[in-house]
Amino acid sequence: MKWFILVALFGLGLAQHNPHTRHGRTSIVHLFEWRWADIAAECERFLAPNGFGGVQISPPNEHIVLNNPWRPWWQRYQPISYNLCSRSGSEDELRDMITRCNNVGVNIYVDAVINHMCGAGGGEGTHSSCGSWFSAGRKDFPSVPYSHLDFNDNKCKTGSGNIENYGDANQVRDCRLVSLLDLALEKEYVRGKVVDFMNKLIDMGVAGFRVDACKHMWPGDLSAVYGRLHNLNTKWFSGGSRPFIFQEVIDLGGEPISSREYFHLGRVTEFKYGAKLGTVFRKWNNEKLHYTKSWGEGWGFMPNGNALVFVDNHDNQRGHGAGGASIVTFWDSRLHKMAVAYMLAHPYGVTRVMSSFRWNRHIVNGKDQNDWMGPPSQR
Ligand code: AAO
Repeated sequence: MKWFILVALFGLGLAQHNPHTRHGRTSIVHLFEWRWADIAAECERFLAPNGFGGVQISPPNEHIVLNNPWRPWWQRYQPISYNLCSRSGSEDELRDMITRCNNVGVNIYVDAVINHMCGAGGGEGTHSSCGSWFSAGRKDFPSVPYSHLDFNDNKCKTGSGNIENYGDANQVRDCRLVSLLDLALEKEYVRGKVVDFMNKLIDMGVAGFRVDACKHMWPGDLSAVYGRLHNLNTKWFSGGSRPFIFQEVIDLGGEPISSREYFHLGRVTEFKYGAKLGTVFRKWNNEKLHYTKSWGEGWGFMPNGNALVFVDNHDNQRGHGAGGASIVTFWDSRLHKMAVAYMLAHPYGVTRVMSSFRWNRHIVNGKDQNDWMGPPSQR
């Protein structure tokens, strides 16, 4: 317990926990799959005038382009290189957006996919967002470059090479998450490539990162990477500002890996928050709003200074990830507005609002057959 309190207190003092939002603003919004040009305009005409502190953007790096299913949103989570052309736009459009949002005091946080590259079955060719050639079968990504030497396969001990059991911390870190080629982040070479990618974005003016799939990376490897990140660009931020880091770790209890292992490195996504808030607003399990007098740590959530909280996210909005049936989304719009208002009014964690796109939901036996549908875009 003492150890826990020490880590929690220490965590509060670390710079990477500070979102550096400006003008007293406190909340950020995830503009999931939005184009860079649209985000730039949104910063100027809506987000800044309405007091939003920042935007979490979709992964800006080169990603695989898939046809079956047709251009799913999740192709963005399969990197091919760290070139900055993606479904959301080109490097020039990204730079313009970061500049224009910063100029009106809205921060940009990048979704950084550094645990893996594309799926093992991703094929070979130039079906990638910048047109770079790659071979998933040979684990060859010349535009980084990464070769077969840069992946974790020798460390993984499962028969399939995939994570088979979340009860075994080693395989969760060393094997492939849903067959995604797992980078060997313990290697100096791989760390260097990841650091260069993140530093390029910091120099362009971003204020920090949502780091994807942190449960699947060793805290020591992440510490080495974060420690080499540049300070924020002094054109917009005060000297010595460290990038804000918030790490995606799904911890609803019951697994050996806990979000606590990541507290000292940055903030962590608190998945219990949306799951419980949904239960309260749906009045399930006899929950009542007045029980939330002790909302926050009193409900078994992580310490305030470590938490990044949200009602729903891009995964559990469409049945991916975790949180279960209680999660409230825009499909229940009245409840969603109430839950988001409650979250924004309550002083716990850094708050994140969800903004994505509508798709044709088609539920068969409890599963949405269209949970893959991408944004309205031809790319
Ligand atoms: C796609 C295809 C796959 C294919 C793969 C490669 O769907 O069939 O094998 O390509 O070709 C997204 C999509 C994936 C997609 C992927 C790559 O969601 O469908 O795969 O892009 O294109 C775990 C991770 C967590 C992850 C989450 C989805 O720990 O990091 O899965 N989220 C992030 C992103 C997400 C993205 C990726 C990571 C990959 O936000 O968008 O994937 O970059 C348990 C574990 C969790 C685990 C969940 C889901 O959760 O605890 O760690 O999340 O399972 O597997 C209860 C439990 C709860 C449990 C939950 C679900 O609620 O309490 O702990 O049940 O069982």
